[in-house]
Amino acid sequence: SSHRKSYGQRAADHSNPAAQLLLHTIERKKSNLAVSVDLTKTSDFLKVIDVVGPYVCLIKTHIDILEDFTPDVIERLKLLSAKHDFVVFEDRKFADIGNTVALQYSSGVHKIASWSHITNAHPVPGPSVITGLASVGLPLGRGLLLLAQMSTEGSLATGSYTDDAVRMARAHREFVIGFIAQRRMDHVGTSPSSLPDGVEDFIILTPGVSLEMSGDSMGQQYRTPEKVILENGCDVIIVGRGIYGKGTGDALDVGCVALQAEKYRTEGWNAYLKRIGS
Ligand code: S5P
Repeated sequence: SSHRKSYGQRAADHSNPAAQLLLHTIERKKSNLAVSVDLTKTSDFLKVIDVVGPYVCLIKTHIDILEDFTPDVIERLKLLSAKHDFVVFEDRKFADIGNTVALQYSSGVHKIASWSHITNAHPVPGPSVITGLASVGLPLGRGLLLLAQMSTEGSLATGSYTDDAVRMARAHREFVIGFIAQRRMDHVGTSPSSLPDGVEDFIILTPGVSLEMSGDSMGQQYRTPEKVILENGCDVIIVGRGIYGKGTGDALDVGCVALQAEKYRTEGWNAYLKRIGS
């Protein structure tokens, strides 16, 4: 089990460049914190990224919520990614037939595959969602996360749906680097033949993380970094409003955002150190 291995050691268990980049970035920056920047104004979006950049391994985007999007936003995001050394994850949640998701991933206004190291997909269409996205992403060295579970109350992604997501991922390990999930996935039954080299390492990124709140008014459910990393063996905490609150525009207090980011980074990293026993 990779449960007690360091992030850096686990990079050797991956052939996908985006997986290796993420694990090495976590190790280099001593941060398993990802910030989800769900803000609708480009100026707020870029400001928060610049402020939290030093504390994160990854920035998660919903690029389609920007009201004033122009292609220049992507150039600025790339510069910030180089400046602060973080991985970029567009949380697109693809969920259509292979041909359609390949077009949505490569084309349109956002051209996600051209700039996002990692993206994600719902397993609901079956394996063709993976092969469709892989036809675009693999040649570019991109990686995919499958949504095996969700953080929301009443989620249908449970039980055999979750287990089948893991089996789909195992059949496409060159492109599927891990899961959006609430716990590690090693418990899902495997036959030795499905693991030809005897090694399986999936990276678990976990949203629904807050130190103060237990949920919101729209079904979100939160757990603490310690619960997520130490008790449930997840690898990366994804935090949104826990770090920037509702603050936008004049209400955006960058000093406060930096303090929160530092606090979540410390909580997440200490929980990981406890887990690996150091
Ligand atoms: O199960 C999920 C999967 C995702 S990707 N639950 C989630 O909340 N997310 C995303 O994580 C969601 O789209 C949002 O961007 C972020 C959580 O934001 P927060 O403000 O609630 O921390």
